Amino acid sequence: PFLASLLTHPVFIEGTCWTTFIDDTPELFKLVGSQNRAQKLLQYLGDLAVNGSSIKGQIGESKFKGEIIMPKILDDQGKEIDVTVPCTKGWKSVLDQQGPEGFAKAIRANQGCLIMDTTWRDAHQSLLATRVRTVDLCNIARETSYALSNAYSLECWGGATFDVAMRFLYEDPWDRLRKLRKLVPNIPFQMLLRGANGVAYKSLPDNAIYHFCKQAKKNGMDIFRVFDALNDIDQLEVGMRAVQEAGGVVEATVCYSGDFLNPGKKYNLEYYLDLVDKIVKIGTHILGIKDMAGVLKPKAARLLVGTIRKKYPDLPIHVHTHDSAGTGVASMVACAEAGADAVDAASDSLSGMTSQPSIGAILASLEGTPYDPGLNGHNVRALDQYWSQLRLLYSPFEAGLTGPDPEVYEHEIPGGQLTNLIFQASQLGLGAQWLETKKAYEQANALLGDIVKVTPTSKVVGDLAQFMVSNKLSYDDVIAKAKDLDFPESVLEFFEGYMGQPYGGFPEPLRTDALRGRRKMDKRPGLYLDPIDFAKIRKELKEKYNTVSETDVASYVMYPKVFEDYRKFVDKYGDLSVLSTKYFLNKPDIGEEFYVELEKGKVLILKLLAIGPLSETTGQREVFYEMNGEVRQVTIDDTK
Ligand code: 3PY
Ligand code: ZN
Repeated sequence: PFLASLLTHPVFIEGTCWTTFIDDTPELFKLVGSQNRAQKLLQYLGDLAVNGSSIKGQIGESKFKGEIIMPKILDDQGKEIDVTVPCTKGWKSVLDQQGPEGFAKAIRANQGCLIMDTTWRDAHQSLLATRVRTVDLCNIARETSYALSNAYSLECWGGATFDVAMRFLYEDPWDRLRKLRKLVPNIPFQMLLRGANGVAYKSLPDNAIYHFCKQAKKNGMDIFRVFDALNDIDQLEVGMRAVQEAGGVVEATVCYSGDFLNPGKKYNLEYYLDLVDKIVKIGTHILGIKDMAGVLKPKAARLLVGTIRKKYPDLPIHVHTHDSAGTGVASMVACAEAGADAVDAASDSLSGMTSQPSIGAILASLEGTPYDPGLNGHNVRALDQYWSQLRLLYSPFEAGLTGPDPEVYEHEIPGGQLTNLIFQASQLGLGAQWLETKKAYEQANALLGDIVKVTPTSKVVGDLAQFMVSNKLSYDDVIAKAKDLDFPESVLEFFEGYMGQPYGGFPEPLRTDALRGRRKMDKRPGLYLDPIDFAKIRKELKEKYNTVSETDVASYVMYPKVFEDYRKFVDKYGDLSVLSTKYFLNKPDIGEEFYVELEKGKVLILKLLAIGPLSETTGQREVFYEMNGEVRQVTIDDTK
């Protein structure tokens, strides 16, 4: 079938584009038999039926398994909009017509305070362990393109989504970007880039970041929020330059830490203003302020944004926060009043606590003021009907948060990490172990020199805290025994300088004692790392996988092992993006009929008939499915 489809393909007949034709025409390979795909899918469904979900971190089954009711989006006259007609109204056309500079000017000239909706990235990263799948984003994308047409942007990519998509969802993150872009032509897309760390956990060679940003822009990304976890300007600059060269909108970002109104804290207002000066000098289209832990209180927010606004009247300011202490709405309103051009919010059902503040609450707070974001409240609520159902569908990934944590002002744990730590601690009843972890986190931060904490440095602090708890080490013990302790790898990488240089320098003698001869970098890591040999990687991957795209190369460079495991999984089970989340996470009841559209026009009607007994000799079970009227059987290892 492959040869037949190749020989009859119009490009082959015309004889054009020969050298790249096979590489650029992956659909040729899809024709190699949907039989094979169906069998692989049955293998996954059989495994799910016998062993439960293979997605790590899933506890139990979804709370909601019914049909998702889709919202109706209305026009200004209250008439239902046909969302299958692409929406054309929005800030994306300003960006496409006027470029990043023109876009920045237009955003600054806009009267209201715009909203970036984080539902597709940070909100589910912070509340549902980043597990929302592409299919569920695509299913609401058309409605979103209308309901949020006046949004500054939709944050939909980057941060942890890249890693998690491949590692736990068995999806290609680039496929997500391309699919969403097609469905949302009118609203700018935004991603989170960890500066010289890309979307990984430590620095990569500079050419890896340039290559990655070029691919991201080419595949549909518009605005890149670039931060460095230590606010190291040299590390930040790598990301800024890479985005500039790719032609994206640079949103260079200051990470906010501590409380500059509290005189005892390390990071004061001058520190932030100095950093903004450096960023402006390098050149950014937009200035981001990233309050990753939700510690920016309203009074500090007003003063910080107000001071920058006065000094740089033409610089657009975009503020990000988390609602961990419950002050998110108040802080974002303070930012709007002090001159911010955009603030972040999440759909109500995926907002609050460690996520972003509620979009509904921010809209209500700004209604009738000069800062009104210009979104239709009915439609924003309608979208949330969808997300309220999805939250229940993804309930196996809930951390069980119950309320705000004002102690965040002491421990300063970023939103996503706080959810993870609370989740781990809640398994043990949120008792003594949780109190110990919070205290250890504060002490670990003090040991490391009171660093800015956000991915990847927050992981360093978290790893050291857990190391202290499990080895029963106090602050003084760590200092005294540093020469003999087997520190976590992330701590050693931080001390080596793989995440850049912390403000005020590394803590000594702890750094030297812990490293014991490992190399110390005192400049940005990119100056020490050999560039990626892209030609070599392309060749190796092609030999291994036959079809390899430039975005596969970018995935491999970011996460070699995760990418290879993902390809192995897809080889075994096929592309599972066709499976709805209900059947991706939960096994069907015996006799329950469901559909899977393998590709346009190729629908499988499936029914689980029976799960056979455990074979004592092989440790396997036979699983019987009905597929388009025929009984099919798969043999599954029972690994329970
Ligand atoms: C990430 O880097 O993934 C973050 O969300 C940091 O806040
Ligand atoms: Zn965040």
